[in-house]
Amino acid sequence: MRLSRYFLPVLKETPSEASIVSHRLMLRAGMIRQASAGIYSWLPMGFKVLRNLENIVHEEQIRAGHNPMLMPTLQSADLWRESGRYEDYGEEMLRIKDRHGHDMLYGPTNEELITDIFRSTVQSYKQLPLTLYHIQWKFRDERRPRFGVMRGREFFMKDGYNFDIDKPSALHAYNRHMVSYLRTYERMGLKAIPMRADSGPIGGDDTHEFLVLADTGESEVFYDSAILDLNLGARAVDYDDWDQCAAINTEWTTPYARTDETHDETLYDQIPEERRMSSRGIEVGQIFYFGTNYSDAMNAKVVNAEGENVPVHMGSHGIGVSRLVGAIIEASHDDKGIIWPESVTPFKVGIVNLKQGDEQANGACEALYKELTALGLEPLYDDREERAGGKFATMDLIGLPWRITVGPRGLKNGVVELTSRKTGVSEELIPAEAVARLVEIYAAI
Ligand code: 5CA
Repeated sequence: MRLSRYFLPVLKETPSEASIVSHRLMLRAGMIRQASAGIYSWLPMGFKVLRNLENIVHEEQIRAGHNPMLMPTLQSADLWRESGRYEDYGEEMLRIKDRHGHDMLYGPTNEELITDIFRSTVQSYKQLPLTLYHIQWKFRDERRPRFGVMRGREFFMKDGYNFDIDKPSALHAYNRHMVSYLRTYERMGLKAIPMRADSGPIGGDDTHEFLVLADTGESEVFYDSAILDLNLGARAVDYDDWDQCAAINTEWTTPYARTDETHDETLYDQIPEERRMSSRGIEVGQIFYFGTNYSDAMNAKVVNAEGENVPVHMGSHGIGVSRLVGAIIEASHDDKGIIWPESVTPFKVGIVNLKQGDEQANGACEALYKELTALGLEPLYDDREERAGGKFATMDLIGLPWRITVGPRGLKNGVVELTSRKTGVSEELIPAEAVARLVEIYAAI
């Protein structure tokens, strides 16, 4: 993409309505625009990052054996009356009447709708286990939408639902989600810690929230610092292997890690003092096992191997995809702007032409632009007639992990400069070497 043709409305001034850094940077970098309180338009660069996160979520869910699908944003109130949550959900639910006077709602989550699909299509244990998920906009009429996309009213969420014949099978589904979520966040360059949590209006006893540590997080968290050393890395996971998934769950849930809702001072005090940590965290996901709560209420039964009609065991599992855009920025920025991890960056590399109009500089930039594009390393080429300082400031603000700087002085010696946004370290390389270096970096992601 050429910057001269890209819609990137960066702001020079710091917007006064934004109180946390990710919100400020998303507005300044032209990623989002508020449409009304807690509701945002995603401008091209914000949309690109959102799509990148969505793709990672899909890849990891499909790898875990889960079925992608898409449910609507608007739902009939009837199903929610059946589960008893139509009244319970309170003012957070946006209720709508259609022209025929039917009660509708903008879905805050999808347990009812998916259970209805399940009960009308699945009758036998032979069709289990089954996990269905979608990534769709949700609406919760939050009392205090704030921090930009972190606590929106309309937000983009992955929600998945497992249906299993009994508790052991459903607990394997829980473990599978735990592992696939750990992998998802690691791929996004994040350390997200599973913490024992409270189940709130979703119901059930077994639940973990995934928290990214950040001073601006809304949750208070307590944990054993030993958990920070855990890493899934490149280990091979067989999602059908119950023992392996259970072992990974145990590995991550043994060190103490809880939100303030479930914090237990006695257990916390047993952690060696130097490892006792308390801080703030951003909740980027939550997994639940809630047994037969919904299948009982909504009569979702299957025939088991003994020929009996039994309610299915269920769980639901969510990832805050739009919130993650903010969480990644909270975890990865400096005073100049965003620093995107390579795995989620909107463009793989920026090309800065120091002397737009200079024949040699233009030629070298065009050649790099074509080659990088052909290699799938989508560049953003700053081809505007602007002074170098302004171009660097824009690149730093939008946070592409790599920048190639092309100018007449370097080209005299046949070199360009490759700079890391994270370390600020620059290297002079001939253009072909710079390209080869980027190929190598991105091949490892
Ligand atoms: N049905 C379950 C799991 S599918 C559920 O709704 N879980 S949840 O309430 O925990 O939401 C899942 C994730 O969505 C949260 O972990 C959080 O990351 C994100 N989320 C929740 N509310 C908001 C909001 N108002 N703005 C942005 N993200 C949100």
